[in-house]
Amino acid sequence: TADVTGTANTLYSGTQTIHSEQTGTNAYRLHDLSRGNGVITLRVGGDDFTSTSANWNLSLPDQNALDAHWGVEMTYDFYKEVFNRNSIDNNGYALYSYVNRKSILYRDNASWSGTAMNYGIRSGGSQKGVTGIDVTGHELTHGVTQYTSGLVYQNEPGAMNESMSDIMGKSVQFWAKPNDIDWRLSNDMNWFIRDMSNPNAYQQPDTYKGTYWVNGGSDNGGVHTNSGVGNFMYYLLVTGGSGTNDNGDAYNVQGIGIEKAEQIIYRTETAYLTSTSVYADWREASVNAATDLYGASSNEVAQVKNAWDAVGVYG
Ligand code: ASN
Ligand code: ZN
Repeated sequence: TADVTGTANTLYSGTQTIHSEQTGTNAYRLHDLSRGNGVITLRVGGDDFTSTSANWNLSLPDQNALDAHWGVEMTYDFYKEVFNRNSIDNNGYALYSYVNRKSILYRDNASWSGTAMNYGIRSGGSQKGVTGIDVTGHELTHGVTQYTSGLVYQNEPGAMNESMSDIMGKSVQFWAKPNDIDWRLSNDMNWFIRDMSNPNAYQQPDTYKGTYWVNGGSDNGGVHTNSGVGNFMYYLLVTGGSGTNDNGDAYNVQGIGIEKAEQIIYRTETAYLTSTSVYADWREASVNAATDLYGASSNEVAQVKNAWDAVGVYG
């Protein structure tokens, strides 16, 4: 068999270049043998998606596999090119995706199982997948977190785990699709579930223990709610912004841009955070990471502190 390059008619990202595996004359499957130990996209149960050409043209629901495959390829490339990380374990871990899961658990959802990615479909009968590139980046980042900080998926460390996935999910999107800058999660799917630039718009806090903050309870203690604090910190660090937080404290952050912000967050997660870190630890860890990268008296360190002050995580 051979690794081949061709095109794919994705649902959410137009025509993109993908790798697949030629298994015979006019026979191809969605196995990318060029990245790490592989990017492999399968039907539920493990059967292959197939094509008679290296240029893939599928219709719904199979078309969803092309978005997942391309999105994971781009997520792999983002981690490799931006952070020199070789897949989730930095050792080429094979990235398996299972597309079009029908169970109610996957309706309007996707997840990282601990070993693989699973993508459901939208409710309403459209057959469209939950396969936007910020989703693939989000789910694969759960794998990176598992192999690095190990943030437990409960309460504050869980909210930080979720925020890491949103942060890197959007960072992958902006890297792969630089004309698609939108801080709302799953915007490519025309379905808006969180907004990193305005967490309150989707009932998430923008201030530590502020409005919409939840203490314990469902969703592993509100991991998809309290992630708003880390998300808004990152948004401010990248783009800058000023305002008044829920504590009545005025803030003014000068954005440092996404290239520097993502390096700081990646180093924070891989060099400093532990499985039980809380938001106060994230602040200290990101100051340490920015100090390593840019120096203690750098503007980058000052803006990291300003961004955490903005969301009420004080030093
Ligand atoms: N989409 C959710 C997530 O990745 C699924 C889940 O919570 N298991 O966080
Ligand atoms: Zn998640």
